[in-house]
Amino acid sequence: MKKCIVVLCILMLSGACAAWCQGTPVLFDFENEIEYWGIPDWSDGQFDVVSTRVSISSDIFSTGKSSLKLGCDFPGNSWASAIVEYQNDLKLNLKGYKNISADIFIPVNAPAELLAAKIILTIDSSWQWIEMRKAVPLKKGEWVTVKAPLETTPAGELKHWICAKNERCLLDQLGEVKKIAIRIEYNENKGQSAPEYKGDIYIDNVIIE
Ligand SMILES: [Ca+2]
Repeated sequence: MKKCIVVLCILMLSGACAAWCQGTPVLFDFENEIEYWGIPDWSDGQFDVVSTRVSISSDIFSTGKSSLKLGCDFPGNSWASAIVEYQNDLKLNLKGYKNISADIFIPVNAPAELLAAKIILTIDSSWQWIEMRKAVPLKKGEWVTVKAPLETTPAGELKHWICAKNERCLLDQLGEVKKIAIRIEYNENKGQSAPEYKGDIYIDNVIIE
């Protein structure tokens, strides 16, 4: 029995090291500079992408003293999204981690029942998109942690992500993550009309664990 406990402890410690030994798990806490975060150029002129501006802000934060503020202009009468992206090569290896997550806050005057968020990655040498299978609903006046599990099937397929063109998404492809983006979606049900929202959304504490 003692032997089993010792072996179990060693396995647990080696598992933790697989994550921690790859570097600090806090990717971005938005304390000083905006770094390479911005609204992607490709979204210029796209009617359903409504991000307007991005900056560091001390208005509200989930860690430290500041966060990333994303201005949005949601029309309310059709599906739209606001997107912000780290626009440099992250050179991030996610293999060995269990989750990637970000904290997101929407103000009390936002129409929370129709706002939800996803994490999106650009991966490997093909620069293809991979995104969370389900968007996480946001709550007005509260920080919500949008967590994307990196759990796989026995064949190494990611359970909670979808790839462009519905190809299989493999954990192996996350050995080379180029970019990370966060997309806020509004009014996913096209038959449902709702109030417009011109305001800010805050993002903080992008971590891997
Ligand atoms: Ca912060």
